Amino acid sequence: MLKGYIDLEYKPTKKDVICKYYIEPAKGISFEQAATNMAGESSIDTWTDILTLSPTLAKKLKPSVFFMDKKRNTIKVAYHIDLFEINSIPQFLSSIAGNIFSMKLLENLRLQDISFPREVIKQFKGPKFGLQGVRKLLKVKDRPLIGTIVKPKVGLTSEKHAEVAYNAWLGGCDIVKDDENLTNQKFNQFEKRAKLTLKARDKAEKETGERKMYMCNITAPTCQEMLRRAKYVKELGGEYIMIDIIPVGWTALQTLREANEELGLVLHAHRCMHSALTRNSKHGVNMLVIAKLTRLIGLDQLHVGTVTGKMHGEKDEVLAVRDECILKHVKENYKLNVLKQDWGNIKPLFPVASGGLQPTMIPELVRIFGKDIIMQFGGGIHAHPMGTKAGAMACRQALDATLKGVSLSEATKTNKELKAAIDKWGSYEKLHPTHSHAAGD
Ligand code: RUB
Ligand code: CA
Repeated sequence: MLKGYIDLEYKPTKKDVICKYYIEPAKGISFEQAATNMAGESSIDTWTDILTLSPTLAKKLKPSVFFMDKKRNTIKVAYHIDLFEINSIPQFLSSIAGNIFSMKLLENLRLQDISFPREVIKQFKGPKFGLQGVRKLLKVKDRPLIGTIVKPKVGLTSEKHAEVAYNAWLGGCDIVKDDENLTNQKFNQFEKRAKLTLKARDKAEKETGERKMYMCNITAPTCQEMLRRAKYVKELGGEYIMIDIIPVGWTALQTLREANEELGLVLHAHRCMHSALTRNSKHGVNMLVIAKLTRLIGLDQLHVGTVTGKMHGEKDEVLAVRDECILKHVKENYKLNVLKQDWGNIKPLFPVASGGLQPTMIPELVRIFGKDIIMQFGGGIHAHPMGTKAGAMACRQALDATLKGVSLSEATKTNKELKAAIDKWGSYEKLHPTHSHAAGD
């Protein structure tokens, strides 16, 4: 018996959380059955008519499937906020992104976006620093930031790690980060790495006269240990930490953000494992949702994709995620599955492009992202034929030329490190003429 969750006349109110889903019924199941059962299972109901439903509460808490587009396998569902513990991301996800992915009567299901009403937005602090706070900390007003990931991702001693970071800062990197799977291994223990690398950072700052940041990875087996590592970085004079947001989980992130009110560290969100959820366009959770929850909870930087690099992510999708990170008012975009969102007083976070980047991509990266982007080069710096310092120099040379409107081929005449990068990787502009419309390249 259909339970009346489909109500195409329903107009959502400011008491509703709105979710947009891609929904594909299993064979022999009608679209209406799929939508009704999914809406019920994600809120107050189960597979059969329970006799214990309390009519008044059920009436208030019942979901409304208020939009259906069968041609595009798309529905929108309004859920009353009383259905949720409105400051708990884990509880939101247990409802609107929980059992429903396992239902046999659905062939596929993807949570495309969530639109939160102001009452929910107000429960969250959002980023403590955010985009402008990071710029202020680094004293870099209006250019993209250049970062590197120490490579090999694991396998260096703490001493070697600090040395590689030092050379990257000397060459011009603003930021050096640990890689996502480097935490506290025997060959490179957390405390020793943090201490030596922050010492190297201080040295590099003195020698370059530029602010330099080190993002130490505090991903840990427990929240207590994660917080202990964060405090340790703080005590050493560090300003930044990074965390692998999907493996640690949402409660860990909310715990970290609460503690950060006092700690006052810049929180960098590495999104490794996200593609287990986000990559399949018909099943799972859209990266847009991951980005939204990360900004809401209040991390300061988040990987959004590169378009030009080694990881998946089409340009319009990557830019939709980037916009979700930085805009105050997000407009609905039906084709890109973006719902309207008013971010209230939640600060923008700093988007990060990382993955398969090398210096000659910088003109294209600036064309795609503009200046409010952190570009992170791992192999693109540490595989430079003249070494790490030259790799970082090549990135700064490419960025300086791009911001002055000078083509890379012109810039190679006076920058041997950039020339060596082009000799090794070829000019991205020349390799991808369709992508580029750079003057003179
Ligand atoms: C990049 C790197 C990053 C991933 C993250 O190294 O280590 O962890 O790219 O990917 P390299 P995403 O520059 O050598 O490729 O940002 O898509 O999550
Ligand atoms: Ca990595």
